[in-house]
Amino acid sequence: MDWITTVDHKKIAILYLWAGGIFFGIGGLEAILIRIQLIKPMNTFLDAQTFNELITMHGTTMIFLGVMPVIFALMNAVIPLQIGARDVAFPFLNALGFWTFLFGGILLNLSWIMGGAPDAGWTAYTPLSSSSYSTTHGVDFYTIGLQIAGLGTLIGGINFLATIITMRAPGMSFMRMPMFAWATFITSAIILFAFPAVTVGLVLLTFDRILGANFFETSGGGNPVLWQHIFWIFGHPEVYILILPAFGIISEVIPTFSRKRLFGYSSMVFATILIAFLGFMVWAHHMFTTGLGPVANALFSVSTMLIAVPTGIKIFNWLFTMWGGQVRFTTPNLFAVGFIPTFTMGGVTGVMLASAPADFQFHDTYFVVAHFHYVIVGGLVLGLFAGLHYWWPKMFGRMLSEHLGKWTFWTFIIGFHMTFFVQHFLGLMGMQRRVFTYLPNQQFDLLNLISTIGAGLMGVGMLFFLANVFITSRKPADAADDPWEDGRTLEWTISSPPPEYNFKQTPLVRGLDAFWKEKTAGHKGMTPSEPVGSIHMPSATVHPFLMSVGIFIAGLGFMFSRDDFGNSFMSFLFNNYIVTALGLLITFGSMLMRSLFDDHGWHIEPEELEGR
Ligand code: HEM
Ligand SMILES: [Cu+2]
Repeated sequence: MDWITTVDHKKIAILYLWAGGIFFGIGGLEAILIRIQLIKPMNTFLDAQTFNELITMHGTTMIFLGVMPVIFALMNAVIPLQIGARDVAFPFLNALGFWTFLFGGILLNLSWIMGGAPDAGWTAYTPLSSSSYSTTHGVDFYTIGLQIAGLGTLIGGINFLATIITMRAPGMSFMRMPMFAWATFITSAIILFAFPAVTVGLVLLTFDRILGANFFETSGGGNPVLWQHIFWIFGHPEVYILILPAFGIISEVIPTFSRKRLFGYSSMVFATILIAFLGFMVWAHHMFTTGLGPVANALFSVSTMLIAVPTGIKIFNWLFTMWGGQVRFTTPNLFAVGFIPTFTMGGVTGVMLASAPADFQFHDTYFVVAHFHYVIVGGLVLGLFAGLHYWWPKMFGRMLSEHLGKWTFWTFIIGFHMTFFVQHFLGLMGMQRRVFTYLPNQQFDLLNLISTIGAGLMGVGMLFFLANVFITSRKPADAADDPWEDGRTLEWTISSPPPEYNFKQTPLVRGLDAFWKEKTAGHKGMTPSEPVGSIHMPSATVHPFLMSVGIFIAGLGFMFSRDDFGNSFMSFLFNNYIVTALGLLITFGSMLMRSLFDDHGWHIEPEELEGR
């Protein structure tokens, strides 16, 4: 019950981590199944329909439900602490964002047991995803599940924007903010502008499919390419929503373990802003082959290649941070250092794909699959591992085992390169993506075998990590406040895990790397910026959970509103939108209660803080 009603950012972080972990596991199992099917030519392990459902659900689950919540977990766990705040700006909204995200994800995954998963790819291109070609409810689960989950993400993003703008400790100007806080800030801004685009697209597709509208239906005057535009206007910024937080994590871990300040801090900040800005200008590089014409293709080519400039700045800044530093190869730093070359390889193939004429050859081959997995797995997932190992003691009060951590790193990164490096060549030799099998004797056999073995090795790496988590959870929670001893930022000045109010007294920030600055001045901790006083806390509440349950029921009700159940009572309930109305009633009723009854929270008095 405690977990369902909590509004504490530290607990919401753990909820996000659980949810993300479980969805990541599901997506990972789906990947393994796909790879088993592709282990040899003409394999009959899976049939074509199941294969399509698996790649669609793997991509969709990984992106929207696997890595996004783990990013949000780290942001929730760390951002208020890094900026010296007692919580996020809107703790209630924070819980609401989590629960809507979770119920959207559950709805999407229910498709497996309720008549078949979506099968039109994670991009749901029309007309493939239209009701004429995708006749089950699969794509409806996709459109409605993602609308609900996306709402949660949008809520989370807005909350972080407000938090970072309004809740920084005295003295923490924007240019004194840690890089992870900057990354969160910019990422949230991208979410604010990108998610509404996909929501609109999904609403239109829902209208086409359920209400018989014609936005993307050629026979009715609609235009399928319109879907691609809407999808990628969201979709490309989405990849920066994924990678910028990883950049932020790397920019925290590398300075800590080099005992040096981040090289080129202000250029890092501006590179982040520039990447976010340019990220909105390049969406049509996914559509070179749709016939936009040479002028549009040339412009989108150039704008895409431009992004390599700020990205290159970042890579060199990380290298220069390590240069001449006292580098310690702890597990988080291994992941961070491993990130640099791996991510760079993904960036280089990105520039190759940005060349429109070359893309006509690469498009929809395994070269693309290799490219985006280098960026997402070799970039983001390695970054998340770095962040999880780095902040684990702060989140749970226990240090993960360094020994097992190193095993995780080596098995995962070797498995990763085995899986995806060979796919570049498979793509160049002509193996298409999204094919469920291939003929023998095209020189695809050996490389696919290597790829599948590599995927298994990555699975082993994940098992090492899970074992590490399990073993660590049985150890006493005795992590020091600053367990890596070289912490530079505010989260390392308070206990691990922090008390529910975080800071007994809000700290005074005197420069970039606030804690490091005090350390070098010979101080043990931060100077407080206020006397010990009464602390205002938000109350726990079940409303965010109820509101999300309501939306979930309404979504299911709407999806089946046109179905013939062969059971007059069920048909009556669904066909008259009674289920939908019931769901909305729960949501709006809950909102009404929230507005009618004031909740002023509660206080922790100075006497209770004595000795803490
Ligand atoms: C962890 C190991 C992973 C393995 C072994 C793996 C493997 C695969 C395979 C075999 C495909 C099918 C390629 C095709 O036929 O087009 C695929 C597609 C895809 N993967 Fe992964 N993947 C992994 C992790 C991830 C992660 C972490 C993400 C994103 C966060 C991701 C995102 C995608 C996407 C978006 C697709 C495209 C799906 C589509 O074509 O609709 N993958 N992956
Ligand atoms: Cu893109």
